[in-house]
Order: sequence, then C-alpha cells, then structure tokens
Amino acid sequence: MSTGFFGDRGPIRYEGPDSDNPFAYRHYDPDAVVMGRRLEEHLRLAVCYWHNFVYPGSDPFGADTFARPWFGAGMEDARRKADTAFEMFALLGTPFFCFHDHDVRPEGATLAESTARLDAIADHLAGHMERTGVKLLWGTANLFSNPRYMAGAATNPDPDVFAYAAATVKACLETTHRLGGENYVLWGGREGYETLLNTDLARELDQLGRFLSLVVEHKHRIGFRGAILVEPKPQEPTKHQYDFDVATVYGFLRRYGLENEVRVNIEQGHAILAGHSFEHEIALANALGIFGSIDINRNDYQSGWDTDQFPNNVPEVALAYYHILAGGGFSTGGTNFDAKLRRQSIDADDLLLAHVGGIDTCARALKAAARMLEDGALSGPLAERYAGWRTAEARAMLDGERSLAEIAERALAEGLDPRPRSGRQEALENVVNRYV
Ligand code: XUL
Ligand code: CO
Repeated sequence: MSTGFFGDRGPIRYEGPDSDNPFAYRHYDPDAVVMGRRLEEHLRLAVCYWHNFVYPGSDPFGADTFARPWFGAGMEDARRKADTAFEMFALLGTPFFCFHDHDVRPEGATLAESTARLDAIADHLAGHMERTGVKLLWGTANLFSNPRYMAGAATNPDPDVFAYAAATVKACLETTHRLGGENYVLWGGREGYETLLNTDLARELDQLGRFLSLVVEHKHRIGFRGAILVEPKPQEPTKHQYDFDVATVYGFLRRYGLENEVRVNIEQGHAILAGHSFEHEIALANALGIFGSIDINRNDYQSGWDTDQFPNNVPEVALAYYHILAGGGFSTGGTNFDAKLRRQSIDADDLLLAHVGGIDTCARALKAAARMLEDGALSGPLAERYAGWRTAEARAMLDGERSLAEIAERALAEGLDPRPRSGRQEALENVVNRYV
C-alpha cells in the first residue's frame, strides 16, 4: 500500500533529449549500450538514505524545514520511512541504495537495544528489497552524531568508546552482509582532531589502524565478499581529519598493511575540500590500485564547506567518469548520490526532480567520457607525449639497469640538449569541449 507521499507520480522513464516532461529522463536510458555494457550497469546508481529521509532541512541558523511524515523516534516511523524510501527508489528506477544504521532505525536506550532494532528493521528492508529488486550498494555505521563520539570513535581517548564503536561496526557489517551489500564503507566522521593541545596524534593513528584491521579480519571471518571502502575527507566535522585525501589514505593503508584489503569511496565534494579535482582523486586511486566507488555530488566552490549539492556540471562529471572508465569501470562500486536538497526545496517533487537532474547529468557525462575513450581523443595525445619512454635506453633507466653515473655519462657523451615541447593544454581542452 502506498504511503501517498509522492501523490500520484508514476515511474520516471526515459523519453529522450527532446522531451519537455520534467519527470522524465532525457539522457538516462538504462538499456542504452555504451562500450558494450548497459548504462544502468555502468553507472550503478544508488540513492542514499540520509540526505533524503533523515536530513530535516536545518542549518546552523535555522530550524527544520522538511517536516516529513516519518520524522519521529519510534520503530513505526522507521518502517514508514523505509516504505517511502523504497517508493522513491521504484519511482526513480535506481538499482541500489546506501544507508547508515542511524538512518534506518531509532537508536535504542542501550547498545543491545540499538542492535536489536537494526536487526528488526533489516527484516523490513529485506522484504522491500525482495519485492522491488533494489540492492544494497553499501552499508555503514554512523560513528559521529551521538555525543559519545565527539572526540572520535576509533581515535577516542576513551577505550570504551573504541569498543562501543567496534560493536556498532560489527553489527552494521553483519547487517550489510545479510542484505547482500556489495561494499562496506567507513567514513571517519570524527576521526581527527581540533587541537594538538589535547591530542596524541601518533597514538590516535595507531588506534585507527587497529580498528580498520579488526574490521577487515571480521569481514573475512563472516565471509563478506564485498569491498571495505574508506571515504577520504580533509576536514569537517573536525579541523584535521586523518583520512584527508586519497594519497593520505594510501599512505595510512600501507603503514598498517591494509593496501590490498581496503579501497576508497571518493566523494566529489570531499575532493574539492581537499583542494583537488574529483578526477585527480579518481586517477590517483586508479594509479595506486585502490579505486572502489564514488559519492557523487557538487560542492559550492566559494563557501569552503561540504554543501552536498546535486551534480549538474556535465563537463566536470565527464572527466570523472573518463578516469573511471579508463580504469575499467566499477566492479563492486557505483555512483551514490550523496546529495541533499537545499532547505527551501520542501516538496516531495523536489526530491524526485533533484535526482532526475543528477542522474541525467551522470548519464550525459558517462556517454561523453565513453566517446572520448573510444576515439582515443585524450589517450592518443597522451601516448604520444610519453613516446620517448618507449626506447630501449629510456626503459633501461626506469627498470633499474642504469646507475646515476651511467646515465650522466651517456648524457654527456651524446651531448643531450632536450628541447621544450608544448603541453597543448588549450588544444586538449578544446577536444574535451567537443565531447561534452
Ligand atoms: C560525509 C559523508 C558521509 C559518508 C557516509 O561528508 O560523505 O555521508 O558518505 O558516512
Ligand atoms: Co559521502
């Protein structure tokens, strides 16, 4: 039985670029075949629970604006929330969703009660998943909202908080496994610090390393075959987050021997906050062999804060998908809309239209990226730029067959006098603009 929240809206369908129906996809045709794969299988779109069904529309200066009918602290509210969420997934035709434990069930008075409630609501979610065919891209635990975590979860100075967080992640990982989740995400919400005056940084890093190792051990113990993903973010909520960016996370994983066990979930807005582009973070994760999944959204470039807007910039998103496709596309990962409505967008229709626009943006971007890749529009010039490295002598330098002295000797003997060559940036930007 329908909750009635979306009125009499019917499923959003692909109607092609000329449609003037705002409740239709103009670019997302799930069945369109791109590089030998259906668009739905390329994008692996997921809708997140938290921004859509939990965020109340508050900001630091103003109260809640959304007043959803499922807002309440009871299990009945949680079930109504799930019913509405799956109605939205069905209307959008998105194949996956993602959630935090905190999103789907009210926290109990005790740890045991919270865990029992998660179990109970997981049954309810399982019923909806079975009925609709919507799958779980990833689950995660909220280790940042409750005041017990104000000084961190794994990195808390109090070992009881570490243990509480461990019990919470255990329950959430097991629930994700039970629901057939394809990944499990850890975003270190408060794993960082405000001031060194009260922080033992070296100890906290060791605590975080141990915590992540415990999660990986448990994953293997229960036979969870999905990927464990860490989601980098440089700051917010804490001033210095330990998972700053992809490079920092990689160094951390290497230090604790986890680089073959853990990959990254890269968020557009977090990349911007770290002073990078989204495609930089994706390309680096590919280069380091730790690319997992993406949280798609768009950050305001002026505010310096994590604004989590819906994506609508095709050229920007196209470069992100270019690197995803160049790396072979998603395996367990996907495109999770970690994006929220502005607080004045209070209507049920706003929720649908935000996703329609975001999904069409991703579809256009992926198709443009695929064309660039198939035409070798960027890879051709790139190969040409590095062509010198194909010679035997250049390869010998890289392969460790030449000492510094031998290289110097040859440079002198041959009178090397390399001439600068154009990097052709504007020419390449013009090429990209032809595709997007
Ligand atoms: C926070 C953020 C989270 C994670 C999951 O900035 O992105 O929603 O994606 O905890
Ligand atoms: Co995110």
